[in-house]
Amino acid sequence: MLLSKLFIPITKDLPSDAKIKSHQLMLRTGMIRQSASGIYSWLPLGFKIMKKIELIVREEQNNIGAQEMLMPTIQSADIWKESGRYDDYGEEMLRIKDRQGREMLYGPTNEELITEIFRSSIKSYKSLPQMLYHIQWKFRDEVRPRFGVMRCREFFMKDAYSFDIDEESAKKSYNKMFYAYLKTFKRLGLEAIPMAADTGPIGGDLSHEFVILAETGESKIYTDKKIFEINLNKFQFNDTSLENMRKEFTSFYAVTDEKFNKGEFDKLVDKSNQIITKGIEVGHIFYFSDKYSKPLNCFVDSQDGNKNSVKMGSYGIGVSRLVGAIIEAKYNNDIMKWPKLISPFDIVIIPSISKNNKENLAKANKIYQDLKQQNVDALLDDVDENMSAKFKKHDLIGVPYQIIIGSKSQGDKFEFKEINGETKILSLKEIKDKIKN
Ligand code: 5CA
Repeated sequence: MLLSKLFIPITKDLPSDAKIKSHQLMLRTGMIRQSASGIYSWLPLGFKIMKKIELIVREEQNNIGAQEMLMPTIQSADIWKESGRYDDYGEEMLRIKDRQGREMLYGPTNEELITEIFRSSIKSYKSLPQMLYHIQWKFRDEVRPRFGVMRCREFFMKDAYSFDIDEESAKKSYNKMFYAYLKTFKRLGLEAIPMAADTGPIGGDLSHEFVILAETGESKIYTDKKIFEINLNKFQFNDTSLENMRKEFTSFYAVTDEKFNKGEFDKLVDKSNQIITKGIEVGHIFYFSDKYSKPLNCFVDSQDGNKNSVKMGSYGIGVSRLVGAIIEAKYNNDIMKWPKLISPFDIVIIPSISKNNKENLAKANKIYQDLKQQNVDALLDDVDENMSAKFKKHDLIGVPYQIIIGSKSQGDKFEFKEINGETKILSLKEIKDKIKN
């Protein structure tokens, strides 16, 4: 892609409510544009990054055997009346009437709808367990939408739902998701800590929030440094190993404000290992047994001939929130560096261009075509601007690698820079090898 053609409305004017880095940066680089309070359009740069995050989330869901589907954003109020949540959910739910006067709503979550789908199709324990998920927009009429995509009203969420015959089997599903979450966040370059959590309007008695450390986070967190030393790779994908994994992670003190107890913290965590900071919740998982299946009449025949209520859990990841959360975690000294897997481009080529010197641009174009042929997604900065303005812009955009074509390039050797890192003089072949690694 040529930078001159990319729809990337870079702006310096920021609204006064853009208080945190991710919000400022997403507006400045034209990743998003607000259309109403807490509601955003995703412009090409932001959308591309979010789609790459979505891909990783999807792969890790598929890896544990969850099946993707798609439910609508608009739901009928009837099933919410059946579960009893229609009144409980309060003003956070956006209620709509269609032209026939039927009560509808824009889904804030999907426990009811998925249970309704499940009960009408699955009748026997033989079809269990099942895990289904979708990645879809949600709407919650938050009292105070803020921090850009971190707490908005319309947001993109991966929500998964598990169905099991009994509690023992349901906990195995819970462990699989726990594992998928840790793997997902790791691939996104994040250290996420699972924390015992309150269950709020979703309900249930077993729940973990996955929180990443960031000064600008909304929740204060208290944890043990040693939790970061656990090596996820040592666990295998079988029930015993995954149960051990959950036990090991949850053996360390890790709580948010709501569950914090100073006496307990001091007793369980050595002073030198205590971490007190802020965090961003990027995922939340729940086991709530038959909280929805019972009122919604979702029963299956069990092996002994009885009717069992299906035991369920639900598992959310804030896909759109992750874009902001990753910025918060990775932003350093006014420079952004996207993890390679989700960077909007693999590499950016920055030639020094002037009226009298078109040679660098011609060289850059040749490299660009060459990389393109090898499926390297390169951005070519073909804009006629001075180099310091260019560098500032690319520090903002955060593509992890740069090829700089200027006074230091000789013949087929160019300056190659890893953003936030050192500069080397390399041949194109060496550069290609480097980015392939
Ligand atoms: N039904 C359950 C699990 S599928 C559920 O809705 N859980 S949740 O309420 O915790 O939301 C899941 C994830 O969505 C959160 O961890 C968070 O990352 C994201 N999220 C929730 N509310 C918002 C919001 N207002 N703006 C952006 N992301 C949000």
